[in-house]
Amino acid sequence: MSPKSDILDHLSNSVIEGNSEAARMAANEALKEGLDPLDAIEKGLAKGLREVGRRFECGELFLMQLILSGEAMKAGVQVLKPEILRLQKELKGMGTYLIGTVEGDIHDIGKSIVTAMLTAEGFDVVDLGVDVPDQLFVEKTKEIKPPILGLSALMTTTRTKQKDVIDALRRAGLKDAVKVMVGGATVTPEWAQEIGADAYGEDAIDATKKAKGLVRA
Ligand code: HCB
Repeated sequence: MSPKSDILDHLSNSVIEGNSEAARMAANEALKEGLDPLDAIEKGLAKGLREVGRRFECGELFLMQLILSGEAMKAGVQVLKPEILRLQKELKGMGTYLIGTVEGDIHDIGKSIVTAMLTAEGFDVVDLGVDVPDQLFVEKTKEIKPPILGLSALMTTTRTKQKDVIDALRRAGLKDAVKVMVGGATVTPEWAQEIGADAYGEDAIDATKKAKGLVRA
């Protein structure tokens, strides 16, 4: 039996190596040993991906390795997701959480993790996908009337779109009807405040906790 810290290391390393098969194996090992699947994601797979991002930024890794690491992360999450849903608590009725990655941005791993956790905690998540135009966020907010809209943006060049969407909601007279939560690697609490977002989701656990607070407020 491997100690939990070893399994978390296997998960991280599989992502750093960009090895999808190793990620699947480590995820299965995590399930077999009874690790919390969300810990396996946040403290294992995502930890590895953050390290990959750091090395990419320093020029130690190239785009191809970033792609392979992203694929490995997804492969691991795919194994863990059914267990997250199986553990879903009887907490239906938290309302709808409309979410998408902003225009110009195709990063979707973090959004998928937030989506899995929100679903597990009783939210009805409507995922608009990636590269979502501002206007589509506005139209869907008008149509679905979700209590919360989540905007994911991973790059400094695209996080400005979060502000554009909030401004577009305001122009459409919808800003007070929906709470906006922003998240993504380059997003900070200060940025969230500056652009008039209602909340900042640091990770899936934080986002879910704050989402519950927003619907209960
Ligand atoms: Co990408 N990329 N990338 N990338 N990428 C980043 C984001 C950089 C930070 C890497 C770096 O330079 N250090 C960087 C952005 C730099 C910047 O703007 N400051 C970057 C760049 C530059 C690029 C390209 C431009 C590279 C190129 O082509 N030259 C290109 C852009 C493509 C585009 O979008 N138009 C690109 C492409 C890629 C892929 C395709 C290779 C791949 C994405 C695969 C995919 O998503 N399907 C990729 C990846 C994997 C990354 C890194 C390594 C990991 C991102 C990730 O999944 N993190 C990332 C480095 C990093 O993040 N430090 C790098 C793990 C998840 C769990 O974290 O932050 O996404 P998360 O989500 C958290 C959290 O933020 C919060 O909860 C999530 C769960 O814990 N959250 C929310 C997120 N959204 C939320 C919404 C809510 O409502 C609430 C909470």
